[in-house]
Amino acid sequence: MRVLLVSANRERIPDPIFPLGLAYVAAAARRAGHSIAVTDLCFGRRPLYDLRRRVNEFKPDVIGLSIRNVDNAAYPLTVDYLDRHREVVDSVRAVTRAPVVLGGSAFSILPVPYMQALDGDWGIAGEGEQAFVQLLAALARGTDPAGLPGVVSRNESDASASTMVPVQRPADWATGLRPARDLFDYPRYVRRGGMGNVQTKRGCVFKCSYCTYPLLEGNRFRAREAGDVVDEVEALMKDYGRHAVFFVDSILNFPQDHVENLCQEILRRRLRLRWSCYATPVKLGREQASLMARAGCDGLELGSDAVEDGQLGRLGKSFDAETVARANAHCLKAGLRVCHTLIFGAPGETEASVRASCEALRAMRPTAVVAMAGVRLYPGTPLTLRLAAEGRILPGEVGLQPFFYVEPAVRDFLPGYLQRQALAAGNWVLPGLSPPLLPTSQRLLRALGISGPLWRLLRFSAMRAASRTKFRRPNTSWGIPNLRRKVL
Ligand code: B12
Ligand code: SF4
Repeated sequence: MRVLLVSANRERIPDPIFPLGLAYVAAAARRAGHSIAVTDLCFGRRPLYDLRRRVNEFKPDVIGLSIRNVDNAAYPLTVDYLDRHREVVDSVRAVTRAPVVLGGSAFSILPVPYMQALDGDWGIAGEGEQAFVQLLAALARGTDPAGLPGVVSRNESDASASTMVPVQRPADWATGLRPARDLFDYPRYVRRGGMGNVQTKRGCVFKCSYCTYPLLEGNRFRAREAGDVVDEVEALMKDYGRHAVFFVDSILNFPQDHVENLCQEILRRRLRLRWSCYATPVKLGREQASLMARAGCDGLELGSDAVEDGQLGRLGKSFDAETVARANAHCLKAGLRVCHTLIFGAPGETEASVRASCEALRAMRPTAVVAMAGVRLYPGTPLTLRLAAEGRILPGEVGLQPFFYVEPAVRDFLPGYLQRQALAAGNWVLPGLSPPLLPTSQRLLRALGISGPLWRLLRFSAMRAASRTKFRRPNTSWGIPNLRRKVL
């Protein structure tokens, strides 16, 4: 079949992100013998026009649309992408009657609401490599794909059943398959986004209360062999030149042997790779930090969420504040740059817990801190299920419309307090309270050849001084009106 795959993501902050998931789906569909073309809407000046032209030229039998982000998960400066996704589907419908298949992480979090909002013909919830190929085979045969695992049909009516779609999570998801980067402008992402991306495993065994990752990827790890990952990285460097890479795993450094094997293999082949990743403080000891640094890790995003034991417990984290501080110290000592990602205002938060987390962070002197004020609720997470069971949210209320929880006890206190922390520290990013980066600055920094995550620059006093200017006049209220948000 002639299949046109469309990457709908036009977000370029904090960076334009190469559509790795769609590249995997493209590779699987190509391997199955289909004729594949792609349209990437990220960079074009007239993306919808380009899309319509591509459809007219290629005359696809099926269109696959990748929907990565629901919204930017930041409050109150929320960016909701639904209208952009609607525009894409409308543009396609204007020029073809080919069925539209929806997929991607945003779609997988809310499959039924997206089917209804975008009027897709079919959808794939979860991983697409096998499910999409099976769907194409059914369409080619003229049989009904409904009932295939992961397939969502337009007849699904119960919007609240959004997380009930059984999905495919093959253990051998990567065997013999490389993302079809050749179909996309990968070098442009490396240039404009400062890095490429590679996935070494899927899944997460932890159970943090608000997190969608175990829903998306499952709660067991399905890892690739270190040799296979490094083969891919080596080929990337050969095909596209030496460049920085982000390992997109939910957390790279757990289980320990996985990251250690990966680092050993990078060192054994003397790759001189610069890479960064998400990490957990759990078991992040001196040896692991030093091994990662020697293997080329130059930036680690620690999903600490809080640095106060009570709040860590309420968030369902599997570590305490002392573990965070210890991991931070080991990383800094090993020469790794560390960015803590935090969530303030989740259920149970108090002024005291906010102050304690901030005090602990000050003492730890990390490279950067990215903090969200308010937690985005998604269907099916332990936190949403609990709030629904307690009658604090209504069934179906948490969906496509950005919906944030801000603990009433800290609602008035949080915005001013966090902005004062950011002003004092200079290395804080508050995406919901002040735009993290202007598109022009981001472009300029990349044009200057700066690669890897940009938060690493906050180690420089000049960058900290520039960052402080954003918080000179801290808002003591949430300030920014946004009619599309909802707060408890
Ligand atoms: C790594 C990561 C990042 C890194 C990316 C680094 C890099 N250079 O790649 C960074 C930190 C930069 C980042 C930034 C953001 N991220 Co992010 N990120 C992730 C993460 C952990 C992995 C994404 C990934 O690469 N997965 C691997 C690929 C292979 O999987 P995939 O894309 O899901 O694709 C599979 C399926 O979805 C499906 N599929 C995909 N497309 C299609 C198409 C069709 C037709 C079909 C049938 C199937 C299909 O098949 C694929 C293969 O199995 C996910 C969470 C997660 N565990 O998925 C969040 C996630 C994607 N991010 C999210 C968000 C919100 C963001 C930001 C908006 C946050 C912010 N405010 O800055 C930005 C947006 C950046 C941008 N320009 O778009 C959300 C998106 C959903 C949502 N909640 O809106 C996620 C799901 C996390 C969450 N909170 O739930 N992110
Ligand atoms: S927050 Fe991190 S460690 Fe916790 S469940 Fe999500 S991906 Fe796993």
